[in-house]
Amino acid sequence: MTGKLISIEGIEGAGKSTVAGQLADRLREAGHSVLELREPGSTPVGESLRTLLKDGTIHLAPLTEAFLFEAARHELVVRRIRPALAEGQWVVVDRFYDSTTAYQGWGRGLDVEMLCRMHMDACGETTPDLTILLDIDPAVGLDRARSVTRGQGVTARDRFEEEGISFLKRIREGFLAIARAEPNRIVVISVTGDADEVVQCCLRVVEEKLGRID
Ligand code: Z5A
Repeated sequence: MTGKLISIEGIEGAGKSTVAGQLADRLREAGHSVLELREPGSTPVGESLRTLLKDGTIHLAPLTEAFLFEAARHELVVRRIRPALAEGQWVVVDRFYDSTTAYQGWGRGLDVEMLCRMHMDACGETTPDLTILLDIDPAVGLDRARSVTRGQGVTARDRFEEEGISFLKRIREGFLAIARAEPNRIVVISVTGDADEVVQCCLRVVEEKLGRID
């Protein structure tokens, strides 16, 4: 008995958390046991690293940043993802290793092949059965992400939200290049409609790629 691993990717504000939550609900309604996870996070080590990684007041060299994301990912794979898949659960993860390729590779300029070797060390054969890339105009995504942060009254500096539009444009290009290189695993959904429409579209993709869910 093995479950399925679905990762949701995209730049900030693309709607990943919204889609991940609603997709998990629909899979549960169809009778599946579903585990929802986020990266970095969802383990004690991962959540501690998340706080460190998002703190814009701490300087991190790009390679340090990449190692910390991979460390959080290895914990997640070993402690949460593999056991869940072995029990036949479906796992929906909000970001996975494509985020490191896009952000630390295309965004920060680290060598993409080196990063791919790091993903192999962190994840081994645990790779997504399906990756949904939510593609959005960076200006729209940034605006949405910043309005959420403002609404929560967050004043702390966020390392990634502070980077601005040209950084996000490079990352979007990176995600699209990764998707072109792995068309069997990665499906790009252009985020133009409201959240319900995007979720419906994701469900159709899940059924096309992984079979009927009920
Ligand atoms: N990072 C990295 O550099 N390397 C890595 O390997 C990994 C991560 C794993 C994690 O921050 C940061 O770490 C991230 C990349 C970096 N950088 N940033 N920033 P995070 O987890 O806190 O942030 P995020 O992943 O980017 O999440 P986000 O900003 O919350 O975006 P989202 O999950 O894609 O969006 P959302 O929360 O679902 O929606 C945002 C708002 O838009 C919200 O008000 C929704 O109600 C609304 N929304 C959602 N969908 C729609 C549609 N379709 N229409 C209209 N409005 C919508």
